[in-house]
Amino acid sequence: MAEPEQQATACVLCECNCGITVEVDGRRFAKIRGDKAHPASAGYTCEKAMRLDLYQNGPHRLTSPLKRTADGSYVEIDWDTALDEIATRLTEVETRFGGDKIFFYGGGGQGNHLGVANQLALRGALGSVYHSNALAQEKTGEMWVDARLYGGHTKGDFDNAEVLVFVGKNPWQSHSFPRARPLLKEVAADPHRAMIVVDPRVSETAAMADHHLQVTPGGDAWLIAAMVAVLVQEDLVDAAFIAAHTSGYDEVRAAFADVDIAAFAVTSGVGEEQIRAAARRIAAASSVCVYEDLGIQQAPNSTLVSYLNKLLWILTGNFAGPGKMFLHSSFAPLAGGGGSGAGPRKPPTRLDRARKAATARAVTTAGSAIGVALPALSGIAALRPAVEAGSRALLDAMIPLAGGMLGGTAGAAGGSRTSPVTGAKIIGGLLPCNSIADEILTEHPDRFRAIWIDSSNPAHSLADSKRFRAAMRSIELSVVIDVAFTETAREADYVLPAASQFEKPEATFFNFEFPRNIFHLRKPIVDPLPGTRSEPEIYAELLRRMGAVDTATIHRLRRAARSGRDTFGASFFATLAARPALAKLAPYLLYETLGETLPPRVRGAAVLWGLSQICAMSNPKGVARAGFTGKGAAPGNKLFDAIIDSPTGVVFTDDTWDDVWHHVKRKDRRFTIAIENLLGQVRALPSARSVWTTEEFPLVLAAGERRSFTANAIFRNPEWRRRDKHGALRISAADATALHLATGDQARLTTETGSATVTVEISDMMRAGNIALPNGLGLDFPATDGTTTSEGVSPNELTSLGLKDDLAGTPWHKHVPARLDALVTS
Ligand SMILES: Nc1nc2c(c(=O)[nH]1)N[C@H]1C(S)=C(S)[C@@H](COP(=O)(O)OP(=O)(O)OC[C@H]3O[C@@H](n4cnc5c(=O)[nH]c(N)nc54)[C@H](O)[C@@H]3O)O[C@H]1N2
Ligand SMILES: Nc1nc2c(c(=O)[nH]1)N[C@H]1C(S)=C(S)[C@@H](COP(=O)(O)OP(=O)(O)OC[C@H]3O[C@@H](n4cnc5c(=O)[nH]c(N)nc54)[C@H](O)[C@@H]3O)O[C@H]1N2
Ligand code: SF4
Ligand SMILES: [Mo]
Repeated sequence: MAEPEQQATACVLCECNCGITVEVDGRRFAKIRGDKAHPASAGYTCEKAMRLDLYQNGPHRLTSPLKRTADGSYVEIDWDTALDEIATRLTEVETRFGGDKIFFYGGGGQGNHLGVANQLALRGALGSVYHSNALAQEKTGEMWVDARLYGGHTKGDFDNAEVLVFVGKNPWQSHSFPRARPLLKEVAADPHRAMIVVDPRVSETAAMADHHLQVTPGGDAWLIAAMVAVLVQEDLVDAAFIAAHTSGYDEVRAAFADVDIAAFAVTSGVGEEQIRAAARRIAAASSVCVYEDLGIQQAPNSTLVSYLNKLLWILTGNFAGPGKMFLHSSFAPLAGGGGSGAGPRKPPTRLDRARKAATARAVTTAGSAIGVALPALSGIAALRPAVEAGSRALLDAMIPLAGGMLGGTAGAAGGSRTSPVTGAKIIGGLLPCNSIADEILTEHPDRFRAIWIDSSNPAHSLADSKRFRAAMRSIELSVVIDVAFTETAREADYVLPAASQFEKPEATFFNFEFPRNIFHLRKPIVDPLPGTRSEPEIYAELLRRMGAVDTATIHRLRRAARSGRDTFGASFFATLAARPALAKLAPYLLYETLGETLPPRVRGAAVLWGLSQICAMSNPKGVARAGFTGKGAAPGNKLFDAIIDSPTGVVFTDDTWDDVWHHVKRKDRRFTIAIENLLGQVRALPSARSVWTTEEFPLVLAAGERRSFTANAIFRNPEWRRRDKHGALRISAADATALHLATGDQARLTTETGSATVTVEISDMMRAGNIALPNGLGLDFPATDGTTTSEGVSPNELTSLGLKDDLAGTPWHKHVPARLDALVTS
């Protein structure tokens, strides 16, 4: 008998998106394996991918649009009714209050970014201005720093690094780079390589480290500042690199020259000699990579710590070489913008100036301003600004990394824009998550009047869930698109059931590989569950109802599309040139026209044609080295066709170490390393607050730890957890003894926001004073008897909006003052 067919796709549970093959039996995922042919993951997966059937199939899947009735219950309505009503109500809100009062949240999870790429046309049609996603509760501080240092997103060549530094990051569980576990094992076993881990907890990664700096929770600013001070004071910096590639070192040196390392060591909770040894190991290494994540991004002083982490590798010259840090190409059109006042190295041409004006405006006006730049230009090259601007707007909030790179490309992205009600800094185009509820729950005339949520569960994932629920209930119109009836869906006026990520074309824009960067368009491996629709289809249906584009234009472009890619390209660009306002509707135009000529199962990927063109235009050499050559639209066409045809990842750019410098968005290609307000914070550290616990709340709760059985809120079925079913609260033996608690006991956990009953697990991973709950628990799941069950604690019932970074507004999920009381069992 023939081998059952293995269909290529990818895991959707974390940003690695490892390639997998699935053997489908009916609708069931009978067998899942790592895909050896995948160019990024090469067969690797972790254990979580093996359980993807529990995401794909089960009673949590929605199969009909739902509408909330006056009594708060939900009724099923048919798709036409739902779409008619939603289109009408959106238009009403726009007419009464303005499109800028319609707020968009989410848009993509760990592996699905085509939905939001198509959503941008709806935002454009409505004139919506404000949006956000989960990045604005983790990465915006880092983006702000990136924008100032060099204007781009960095990643490390971990595979080849001599020293790996992880700050508030536990890659053994959370991954974030390909083949994390085998790599960590290799480094741990190699006497010539070393791992430095900064974590209050003996995480799985910390347990493998050569240097575990067991910082006191929230003490990172003092610890990393002390490490930078060791580099400066012991003169361990790479003077040649600093002279050749940076500006502002004198100010940096001055800020660290007087740091009292011994005193900072005391505040950080780590011994001075340990700090010195770790800093010296970094300085002595031929190559170093640093990775920071939630342990510092969701904790006190997070933006400052992001800056300090970056100084560790910059001052030691660990950039642009094997085993070092790099800025990378992107499939999304984010290269080439004017960063924080900087322009291209050559004197700007007329086209450059036009492009810069167009792209800068696009960031703030969702692409509608490109008309300013276009009429003066002609020909295909002249259309670049149109396409770039449209796509830049398109990618602005959309995707995790898109935001990150935009953070480096526009002054606005660096925080000159603010939110309409609370005046919160907008970074990378994203409104800070902790401010969203306050932008709604107010009488302020500029409050948001409608919220559109796609592929995210903010009533579960944002700080202070209760307040977010109240915000959703108070707003005029709320719509949620999800595969499941989530905590957020339960608060919405309308819920639209999405086809799953294995039932439609999908892709991630988390494309961070180097030197060969990879894009993978996953083809559907099962038909959509009856009653569900893909997001591209949903957005197109709404825009059709709104009459967003006249039928004559659609018909003309459809005819062009039927005559081949070249004809279509010329016709599409000419249309945008003549009517620049259409650029903001480009995803919809592509879906309706080019999409019609694609195989039906990949129609939702039509938007990738525009992105392929932009990718080819913004990095022609890298794209040519990857094999996509020719004149005009030819390389973009070839890239698009390769993506549509390939079952697995396609190498879209092949960069060189020299190219890395070209991603630095500075006139002089130098890093601007003195960030004055952050250096001011360094100088203020000796007297800055370092303790937030109180007598009432004496413990620091890390609300949302990544464990082997957590995957954000993507798996809802509690059966997927083979161990740690209830998501135990981890506590040190010392704290447990003091509180008379034993493993398995129930206890009451209280914070200023709420309280919950937890199951205790004494863990030698925990530092005294620090307790931890996993992320992704407390999700409702339909039981067979028609009721719903929920396992574990929903962490954001306990977090608060006020605990956040002063600069970026990111929440302190890892630093919640808390109290634990034993529950007397009878
Ligand atoms: N298994 C699994 N993997 C995932 C996910 C998942 O849900 N489950 N989610 C994905 C997502 S969206 C993300 S953003 C990443 C996040 O990945 P990580 O950031 O690695 O995940 P966390 O476990 O939340 O936090 C990392 C570490 O921070 C430490 N920490 C807590 N407080 C402090 C502190 O004050 N200072 C320092 N230095 N460290 C501290 C914790 O002890 C923990 O070990 O994981 C991704 N991968
Ligand atoms: N307290 C605390 N809170 C946290 C964290 C923490 O550590 N502690 N971590 C934070 C971090 S780093 C992140 S990234 C966020 C993540 O939180 P969210 O941004 O809310 O993302 P997910 O939990 O991944 O939820 C994704 C949603 O998409 C739905 N979905 C899956 N496939 C599809 C699809 O094809 N189409 C549509 N439309 N929907 C789909 C899923 O059912 C799920 O409801 O949580 C944050 N919240
Ligand atoms: S959860 Fe992440 S590391 Fe694990 S298989 Fe999926 S994508 Fe790969
Ligand atoms: Mo995240």
